[in-house]
Amino acid sequence: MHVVKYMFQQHGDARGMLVALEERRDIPFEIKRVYYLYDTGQGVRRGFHAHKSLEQILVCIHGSCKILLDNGHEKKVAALEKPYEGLYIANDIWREMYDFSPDAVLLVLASDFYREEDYIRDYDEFLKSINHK
Ligand code: T46
Repeated sequence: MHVVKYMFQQHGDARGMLVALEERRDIPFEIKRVYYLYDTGQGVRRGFHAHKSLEQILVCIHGSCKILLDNGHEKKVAALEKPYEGLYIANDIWREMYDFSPDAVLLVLASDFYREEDYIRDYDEFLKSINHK
């Protein structure tokens, strides 16, 4: 499995840094939703699901965290610790987020609105769904 990380362009000057994200330019899909996770408790692991069709880009805009990616055959861990790097997660990938630093803010850009029907929250069901494809 290939871990796809985007390095966004940083616009820096003496005043500080700025990153701009535009759909279909910096982000490979139309952005329908933005959400963010913060104040994640120490030792907490979350996610534990795959999406049937949703694509997302995760950016840890403050602090750091780790993401386990599992395509049913192979697992990879991606560390997010820079506000200018984005992790692309396609559909049909099981994900778990963990090792959040106390100050972590994980921003997510998503290709669709929130739809519970798009989630696969059972790991065996996830394996069955990818093996049927
Ligand atoms: C994902 C990872 C990276 C909403 O009402 N709207 C939303 O857009 C989202 C994302 C969540 N919610 C509600 C549903 C739950 O009651 O917020 C609560 C927490 O959501 P969830 O348990 O799904 O959070 P995570 O951290 O397990 O997963 C989230 C996303 O749901 C998921 O798509 O890929 O972050």
